[in-house]
Amino acid sequence: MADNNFTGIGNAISLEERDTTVELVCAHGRVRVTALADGIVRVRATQASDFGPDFSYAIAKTHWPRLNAAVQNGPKTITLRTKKLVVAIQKSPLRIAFSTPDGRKLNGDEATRGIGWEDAKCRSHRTLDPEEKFFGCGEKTGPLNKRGSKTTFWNTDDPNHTYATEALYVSIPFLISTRPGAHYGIFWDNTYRTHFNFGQVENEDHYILESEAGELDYYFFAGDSVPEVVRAYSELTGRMWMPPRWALGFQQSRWSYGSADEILDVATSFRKRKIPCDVIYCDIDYMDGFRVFTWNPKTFPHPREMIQKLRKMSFRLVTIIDPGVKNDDAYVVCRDGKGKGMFLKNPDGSWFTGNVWPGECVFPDFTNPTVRQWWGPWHKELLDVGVAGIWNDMNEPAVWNHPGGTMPIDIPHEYDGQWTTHQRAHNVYGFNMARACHDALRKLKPNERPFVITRAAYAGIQRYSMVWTGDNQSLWEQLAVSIPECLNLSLSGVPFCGPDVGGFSRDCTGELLARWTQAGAFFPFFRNHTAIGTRHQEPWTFGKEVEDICRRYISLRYQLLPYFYNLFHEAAHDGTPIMRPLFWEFPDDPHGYAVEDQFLLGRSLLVAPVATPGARQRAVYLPAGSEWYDYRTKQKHAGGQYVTSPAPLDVMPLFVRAGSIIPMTEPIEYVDQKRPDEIILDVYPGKKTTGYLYEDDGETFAHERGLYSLTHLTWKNGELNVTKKQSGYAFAAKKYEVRVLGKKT
Ligand code: MIG
Repeated sequence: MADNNFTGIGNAISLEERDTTVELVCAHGRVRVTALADGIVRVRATQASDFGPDFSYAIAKTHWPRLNAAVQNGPKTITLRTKKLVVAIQKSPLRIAFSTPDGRKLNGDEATRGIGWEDAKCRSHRTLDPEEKFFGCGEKTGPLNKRGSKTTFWNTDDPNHTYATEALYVSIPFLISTRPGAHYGIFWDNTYRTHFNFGQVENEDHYILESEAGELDYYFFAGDSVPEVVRAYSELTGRMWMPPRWALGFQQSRWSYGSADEILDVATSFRKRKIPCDVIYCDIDYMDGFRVFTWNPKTFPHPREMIQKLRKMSFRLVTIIDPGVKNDDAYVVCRDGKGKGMFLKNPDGSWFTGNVWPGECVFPDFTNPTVRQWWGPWHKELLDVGVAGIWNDMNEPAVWNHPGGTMPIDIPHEYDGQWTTHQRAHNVYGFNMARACHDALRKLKPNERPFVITRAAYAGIQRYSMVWTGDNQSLWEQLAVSIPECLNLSLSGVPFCGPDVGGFSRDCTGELLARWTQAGAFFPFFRNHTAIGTRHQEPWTFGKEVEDICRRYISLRYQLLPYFYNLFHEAAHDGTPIMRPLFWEFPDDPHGYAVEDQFLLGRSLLVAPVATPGARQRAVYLPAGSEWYDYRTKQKHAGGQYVTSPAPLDVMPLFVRAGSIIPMTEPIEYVDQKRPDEIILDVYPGKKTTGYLYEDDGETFAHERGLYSLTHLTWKNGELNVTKKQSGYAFAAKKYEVRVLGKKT
């Protein structure tokens, strides 16, 4: 990121004020600053004579209620004021600074360079406070706090990624900054290859956001806390739907179960061994020569019968779909798509082809709405035989025989009517594939909540799909890395996420599987998956001790389903993450900002996975601001200290925040085994002891018409107080079994 040829935007020459917008023509470009809401300001800048069409795949909310904002045009500075933000626009040279109405500086253009261009690149140099910490950035391995590091947004299939990898499958150029008294977020809405440099060594005094091309377009979020910033970001880019309740259960996968018989065997083993499980996956080998939307006639001759048998055992089946369509004119999807012009072409007008699993493939242009609509109905046959959800893989897109492992950047894309090249469309290719899939499921099964899982994504993906973190490895360090990775993804608008439990490539061991299953039970998405050619890693494959441990923790996950479901509801409601870094709940405890080997599940559970071989105890940091109960012994500890927690192989340290009511259910083996008309309430007394319960039918959209129940719970003077906030769900729990836990120390 050398900036020898950097052209700053220069001085303001003319200015126009419209409502809540200030537009300036500068020496080297045009800038538009718009207040969308009290805490959200958008900045656009271009070196062209005017802005391009206002279009973004990421943005869900484009109409904002009228806002009272005041613009003041002083001799040196223009000020745009809302209830939460003061934007000071210095005219010469142009610099934009954001502060709070009471005068606290949040962030702004760095004095010497500000915003501007180097050839086609757009760049923002921003002030960096010594105390500032950075989070977010979507799916990123590496430290929880991104300060001092740099990262790249360019969807990449990197099966050997490590803690140090900069570009992964998902691009969410959204950062969260926090320091005492100052919290903000920036969503840098640019789909070209983008780099964030958070004061990495050569730029210690400022930080830099840079994209290879495109307009400079960012949203600045100000809030009184990190949660407020995250909720504002998720208001702009949208929230996830409530998933079907079964998607919260344990899921089993392997690349690839090779036949219907093998799938049924695996399912039978789960039931026989009484290990709870809800979902089983068909990876690529169910297809006929890897042709999407087909079944292998030899190994999966009767998919409908297979799925019926699975349903009898209360299993659901999810099948994988890749974007590459085998280039084979005898194959109907290829022939039909070519006839209708649905696939990407080279600049010379010939079909673009690239190699993936089926051999030579053509690729749908998912940025074209007509193509998305054409793609959708191909899912019908899968749904008709009973497939319950769709797994979108390889959609970065991964293309093996081209440099960089993806398609060349000059391939033209329709981009919803604004023809462009792959250079701009790359990071939204997978997003639009998942979107096409989601829209198809909604259309084909209008009364069922869709379940879509995707590997590649861009900001806003939560409106269409959950995200799993791709090809990790069966290594201890990858179990460790999945914590900060999923925490930052959760903070970036995608609360429903998780890694391959047990690890994808390489061979798992019994100890690693035990530890990973213990941890995975507390991630929003809980799926054991591994690669072809690796050792089997179903929960029973490492002998009785590991099997028992897996069963216990998977069962605990199911017992916690009412608590989990609450959290999914919160996430769908306002973007609140399901798994949370310590500082989300305890912002005043400075120590919590660095902790990345623990996390909070909701407000009440503190999860401390063991990610070290041979460890039989571990240090657990208990955040200051609460007391904590050891989940196992019910012993109470003060917060603001490390405790050494015993962790024999069959125990993962878990703590409960004092003052919690955790809704739970009896042990069950699949999610809808029994409608929980009786709910167990585990009460962990504290100064103020509260909880709540969200209930709905778990499968349709009836909750959106008010058919849900929301019950607030308080424990006071040895009594439970129940307040019904909403009682629309006919089968809501009728009986509460209260268990008061927690011994005095
Ligand atoms: O080139 O479908 O991340 O989960 O098992 C590998 C086979 C393609 C990558 C996915 C992985 C899946 C595998 N796929």
